[in-house]
Amino acid sequence: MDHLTIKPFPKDFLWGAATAAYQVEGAYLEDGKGLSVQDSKNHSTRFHDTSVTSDHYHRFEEDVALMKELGLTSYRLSISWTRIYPDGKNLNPQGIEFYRKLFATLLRHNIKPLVTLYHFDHPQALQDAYHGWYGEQMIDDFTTFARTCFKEFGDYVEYFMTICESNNVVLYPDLIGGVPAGIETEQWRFQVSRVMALANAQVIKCCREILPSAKIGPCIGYAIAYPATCDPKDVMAALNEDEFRTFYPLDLICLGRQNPTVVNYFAERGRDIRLTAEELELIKTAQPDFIAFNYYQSDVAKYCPENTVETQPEFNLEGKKGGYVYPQFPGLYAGSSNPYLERSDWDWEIDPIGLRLAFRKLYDRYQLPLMVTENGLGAYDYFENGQIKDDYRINYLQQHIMQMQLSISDGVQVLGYYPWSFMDLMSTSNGYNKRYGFVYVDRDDNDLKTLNRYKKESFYWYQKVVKSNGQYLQQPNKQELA
Ligand code: BGP
Repeated sequence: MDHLTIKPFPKDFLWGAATAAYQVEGAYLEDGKGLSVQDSKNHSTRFHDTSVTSDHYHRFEEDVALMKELGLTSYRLSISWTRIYPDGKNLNPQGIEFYRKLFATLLRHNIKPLVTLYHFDHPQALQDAYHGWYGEQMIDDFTTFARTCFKEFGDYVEYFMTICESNNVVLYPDLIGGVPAGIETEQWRFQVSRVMALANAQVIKCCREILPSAKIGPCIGYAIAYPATCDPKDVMAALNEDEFRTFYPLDLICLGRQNPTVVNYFAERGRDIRLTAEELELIKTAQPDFIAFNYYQSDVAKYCPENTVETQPEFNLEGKKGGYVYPQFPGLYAGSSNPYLERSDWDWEIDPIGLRLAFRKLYDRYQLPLMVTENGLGAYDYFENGQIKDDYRINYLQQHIMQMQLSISDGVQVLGYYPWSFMDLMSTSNGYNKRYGFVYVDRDDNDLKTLNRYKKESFYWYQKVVKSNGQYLQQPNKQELA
């Protein structure tokens, strides 16, 4: 739909940027912090580890000063569970102290924190004790952690997010500790999905009790699915992907209902995934204030007959186009590439219009305010003569912000926008080769170098966008976009 007039961004629009604790803080065993599943995992990969990352733990004052200079009105960060509860059970006051200092510094600069309670980094001790999110005990342990955060940080924080990308972590189990030996992947997926939905509800209830005026919501990763062709079988495959990957978990959390197609699919295969009436009731009484979603790319789905061999998706670890392994889910859908779109060196397909489609689909289905809590381009950046010319990133962000403005013009209520990432940080799948930040961090995977911060071209560009409340987009600087 074309618009005759484009609506401006709301006056109180949250112009942000995002990070996550284990990707940016470092200091992984300092001041009483315990090991998280991320700390354990990364020591055995070839890319990186969590010990130093971008050293934000020691340099947060300098980093917040840069946020202020960038003009951010909000900053999305996550709280490291193992700073607060190193072993998942015993409180560590030094962890509380760190976040209090960080929040106070942000507020001094008029930057509102948006806090993710869980971003992939639960205590290794809870993984060892009961397989982390596979165990029911996680609901209580996560609620205890969240209650402490509400009590200790409620004076500083107005916006909370419960669990980051509960829908994606079940697709990529290694992101959160993996599937325990002897358990089937699909069984693990639905148990984790269920436990996360119940934990989400429990935590929202707890937030309502302790901080009645705070706003809280879930966060999902949404890659909308296009049919590979207009063959109705492909159209059905795309609907399958949307329903199984995104709408099933979100319907559960936001509407307290289970998608019947998904329930039946598993029932036919001998798995009963129905929640009890009490569980659904709990969820219905703990509804979110908004939905946060992370959007990087769209997907393509094609028909995948039942007799196809199942394959799981695999990240492109090499940073050369063509390395991503598309999944095949027999009877549901198979992934495919999109010939109409450019892609990053890690095969993430660049699709600004897909963001508008995502806004429309989510807003129509749930009628809750939305915010984009991650969006950005992972790329090789080159630090030359003290400068980082990342016009490709400016181009990516500009196109997406313009589509967001069209969504606002469509009538969607959009609360805020948080590009990933404020500064360079350890990529979840690709270390420091793949960078997203407005601020360059002088290090690579094998050498910590100076860890000094440098502003990229995109920093100065976003600064103008924020300062003009998005109006600068309507008069783009051609040179920057060349
Ligand atoms: C999201 C995660 C982020 C971030 C991002 C980019 O799914 O929430 O933590 O890592 O993806 O992914 P990557 O770092 O693998 O490029």
